[in-house]
Amino acid sequence: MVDVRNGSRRIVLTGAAGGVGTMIRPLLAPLYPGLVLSDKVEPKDLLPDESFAAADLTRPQEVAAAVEGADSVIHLGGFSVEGPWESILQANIVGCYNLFEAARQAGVKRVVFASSNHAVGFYPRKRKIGTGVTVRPDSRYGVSKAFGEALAALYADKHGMIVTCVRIGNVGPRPLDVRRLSNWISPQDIVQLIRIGLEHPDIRFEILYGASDNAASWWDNSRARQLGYRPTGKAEDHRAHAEAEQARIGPDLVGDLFQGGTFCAAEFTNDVKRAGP
Ligand code: 15L
Repeated sequence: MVDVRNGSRRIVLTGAAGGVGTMIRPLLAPLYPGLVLSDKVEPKDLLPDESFAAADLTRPQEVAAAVEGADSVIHLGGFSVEGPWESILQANIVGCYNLFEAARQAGVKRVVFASSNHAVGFYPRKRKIGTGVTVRPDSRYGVSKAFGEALAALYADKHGMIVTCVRIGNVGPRPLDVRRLSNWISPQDIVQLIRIGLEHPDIRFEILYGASDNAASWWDNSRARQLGYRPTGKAEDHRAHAEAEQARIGPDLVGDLFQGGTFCAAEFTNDVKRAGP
């Protein structure tokens, strides 16, 4: 891998003030000194080597200013759960377009795009899927992530941008419930995937699953492993905690069948036998 510790590459992290951004900043800081944090509001606790570039993703000029001179972008910014169409449209569709287009104009070489498991959330839990499957979004949010992956492919094919889409499961210190025993990823492991996206010499356009080494995984993440991903988190180490939390949550007749869980169940008006592939 290329040594980027000299800090000569300007790397921009969008969504830096959000949940995932906040968890991974301390891990990125020693790897990428000079990291530029971008968000609508400045995080309160900037580290000595971090700087801040304010940008609302819906405003092209602000996004252009944030990525000016950047070599690479880690794009976490946007709406991170299901929401009203107007919110998803602005933050995740318009915002994602603004980000890729500003990056192209600025000559950004690499983008790591935070996609989501909700782009494929309607696959049944009993099915193991690879990254080549047709998208099956489970929400307007999931559709926006599928859009982001399509946009990423366009910028890779048409403009030669090196883009890695990570279909992130759930990032946190441990799996929150039984569903997360399959899709959990530790902050350390997601940073490994981001490093692959920022540094691996052999990638052009990739879709990888953002999951730790989970025995109950629904995903074939062999491409990530080929690229050197060696996750250290193991969801099974936290099974007792996840099952205890699940007992408090109780059953969900729709969500429990599908990988996307409650995102599938929300606003669901279909017959479960007709949903999913
Ligand atoms: C996501 O994409 C969300 O950003 C996060 O809040 C979780 O809901 C996660 O998926 C999940 O599926 O657990």
